[in-house]
Amino acid sequence: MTVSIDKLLAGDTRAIARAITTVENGVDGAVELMKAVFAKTGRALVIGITGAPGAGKSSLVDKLALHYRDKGERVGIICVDPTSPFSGGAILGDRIRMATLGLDKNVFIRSMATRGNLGGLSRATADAVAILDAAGFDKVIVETVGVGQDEVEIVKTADVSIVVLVPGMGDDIQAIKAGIMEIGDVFAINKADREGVLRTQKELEALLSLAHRPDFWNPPIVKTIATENKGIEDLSTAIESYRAFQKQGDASLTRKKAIAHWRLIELLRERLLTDMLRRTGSETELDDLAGRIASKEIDLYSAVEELVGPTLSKGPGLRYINHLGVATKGIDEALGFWVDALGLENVHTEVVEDQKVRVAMLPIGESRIELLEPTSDDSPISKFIEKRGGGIHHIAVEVGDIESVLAKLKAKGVRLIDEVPRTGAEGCLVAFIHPSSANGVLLELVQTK
Ligand SMILES: Nc1nc2c(ncn2[C@@H]2O[C@H](COP(=O)(O)OP(=O)(O)OP(=O)(O)O)[C@@H](O)[C@H]2O)c(=O)[nH]1
Ligand SMILES: [Mg+2]
Repeated sequence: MTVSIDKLLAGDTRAIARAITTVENGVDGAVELMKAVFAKTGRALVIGITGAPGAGKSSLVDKLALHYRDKGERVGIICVDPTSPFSGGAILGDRIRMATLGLDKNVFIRSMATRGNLGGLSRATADAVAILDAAGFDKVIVETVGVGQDEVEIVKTADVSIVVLVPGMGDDIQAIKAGIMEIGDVFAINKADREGVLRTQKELEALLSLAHRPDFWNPPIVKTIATENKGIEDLSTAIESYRAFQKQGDASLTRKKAIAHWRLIELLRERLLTDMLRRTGSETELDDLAGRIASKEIDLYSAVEELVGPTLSKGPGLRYINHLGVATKGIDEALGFWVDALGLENVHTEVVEDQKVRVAMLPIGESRIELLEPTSDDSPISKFIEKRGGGIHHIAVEVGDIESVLAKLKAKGVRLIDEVPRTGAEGCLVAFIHPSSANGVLLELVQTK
């Protein structure tokens, strides 16, 4: 499925819907799409609305959307409901809404309810917001049930966050205060036609007076009756007042930076996980492992080690190739190839007196090429070059505990050049294993301190 960027930017409804599906599925093309969209974002006001189930969020969103539309603005609405990905509830509700609001070409409604195995719902939602922003919507409203961490995070990415409460919540306010209280820039007490509005307001005021926001903003409390379209103007004014406040100081930039930081981590998490699974195993394997954990065959931590492999292993044994030693007649001349032509960087040069060599270290990933140059005619490297004219001299393997690895090798009858570790380049502990025990390879063990 290809998305026409031009149509999307022109506000074409089908192009927008396709674009959102693309980022939701995380399919190929999503990355290019989001890169293309980026430059066009930053114009819309993003409003996040959260609150307990049934508080009247959808009703409020609809009324707010109509309010903006009547002022000639275009409004995009995204409903996030990860709690009911398959049940018809939210979707059905949204269908009915779409039948009324959605017919309006200045209002776009979309629900996001799918959560892939690898998470990514909040990333997809943020992408959808960016798409609507780029498509020219003046306001983008994101509605989410304030129950989980994801949902709270989603609302945090809005320019203005509204928390919806209802009268008579009493103890509930206490319960939810830890989660969503601190994210409200504006509070709406909806269903203000019910009893106990004043009491809820007092309780909320008391709680807010205890909270200390870093930006010293005093969140306004607005009373609304969504079903009767009451208090919507006040709500919109409260939103504007927070916007005006944000623009005064550097709060807006601080917030944007915090959001970017969060989104970066979110995307990185998803990307690394996808990459790792692509490299080390399929989702089927993940499923198998889950089964083995459930039947107590394997513990969670060992399962992760099985997947991630030895790069994370912290045991005494072999960890990774620390470097490949390459014998050269002269390092400076050799750099012409390794640095100038190949593009590696020489990060460290040193003379190791003990072994009569000068070395240069050129990192590649977690490993390195170590260029070796003899410092005298009786250097082992001189002899090597005499015999072979240069080439790979040794392979160095990083170990967790060099003493214990040496002890194990000795017990197995391996011929060691160094039975006791000595100090090598960069002050590491090193020991060599004789080529006669290792198929003609000179193997060096390294323990970086
Ligand atoms: N009395 C009264 N009822 C309201 C008001 N606002 C919404 N409702 C009703 O409350 C119920 C829930 O409203 P929704 O707008 O679906 O609430 P929600 O928070 O979006 O619900 P979920 O998305 O399921 O969490 C509906 O029956 C609404 O008609 C209000 O101000 N007063
Ligand atoms: Mg709703």
